[in-house]
Amino acid sequence: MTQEFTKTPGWLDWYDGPAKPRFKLPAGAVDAHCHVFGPGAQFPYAPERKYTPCDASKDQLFALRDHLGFDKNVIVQATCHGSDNRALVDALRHSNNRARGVATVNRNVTDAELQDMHEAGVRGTRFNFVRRLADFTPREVLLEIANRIAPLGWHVVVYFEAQDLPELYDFFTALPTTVVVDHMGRPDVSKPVDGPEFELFVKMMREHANIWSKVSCPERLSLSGPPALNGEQNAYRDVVPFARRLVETFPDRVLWGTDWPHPNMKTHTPDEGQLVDFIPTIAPTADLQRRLLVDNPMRLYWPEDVGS
Ligand code: 0GY
Repeated sequence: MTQEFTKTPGWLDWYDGPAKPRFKLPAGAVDAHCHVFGPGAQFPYAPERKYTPCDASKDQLFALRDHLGFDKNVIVQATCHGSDNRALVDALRHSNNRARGVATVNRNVTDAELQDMHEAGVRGTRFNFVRRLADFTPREVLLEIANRIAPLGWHVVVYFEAQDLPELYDFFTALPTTVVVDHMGRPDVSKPVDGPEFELFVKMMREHANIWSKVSCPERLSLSGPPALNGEQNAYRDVVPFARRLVETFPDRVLWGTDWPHPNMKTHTPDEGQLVDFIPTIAPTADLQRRLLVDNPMRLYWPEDVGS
């Protein structure tokens, strides 16, 4: 039975809430990129943050999960919380084993803290190279962190923009863990899908079997926009060739997420129901959809629950 969604008072006050998606997610689907923010009074934002988000609590996230038809979440630490992972860990501990996390740690993190996060459900650490979001951290420090978390079986999530990939390529391909790229490395979708910029990204995945990609955030990458803005039936149509190419070329190394609550979205507030309805345009068969939404995230985040 589908649980009715009720908007928590104060949640995204400017926004009526997501539509019910028409696309029925496969059983066990995982929203593999979303956030919790604060609430700030309980879990303060980092002093070094570049933006202050709306509060977005674990209860609101879990209500959204149920409304859309997902079974589980992967909650990703965002820069506004810096390396203070308390809000994330609190959400994981209250998720009833239905959420895993990706934390941000610095080189001072202790083994006991890593172990504690692991027990809560953290399975990765995130390196953010987007200049408007994060200050520069030397590569040797990041490599040191990657070597610390590798024995726990964690992976590294990287966020960067396409124009920076040539400079980051050698660093990414030398990392000792699985590497998951956020939002396809933010391609410029006004450029050809088979042009040199995206070809470099595809080459990186083709030649390095430990590199995965989230085919998420059409709303951030699109120039054509959602139907409400472009007057078309197809949401975010200019992103489709990029995401679909990755889904069809690397069906076992792609993940998808809503990115709720969409920090720093300036053009429009996306409707998560519409985002879910975008999935069949990039993963057109039931087999691709199951791999993208169930098999791949389960293998990475709940391997103990995957049958042999
Ligand atoms: C996202 C994207 C953004 C923000 C962050 O860590 C962050 O603050 O990743 C962005 O502004 O593009 O995935 O949440």
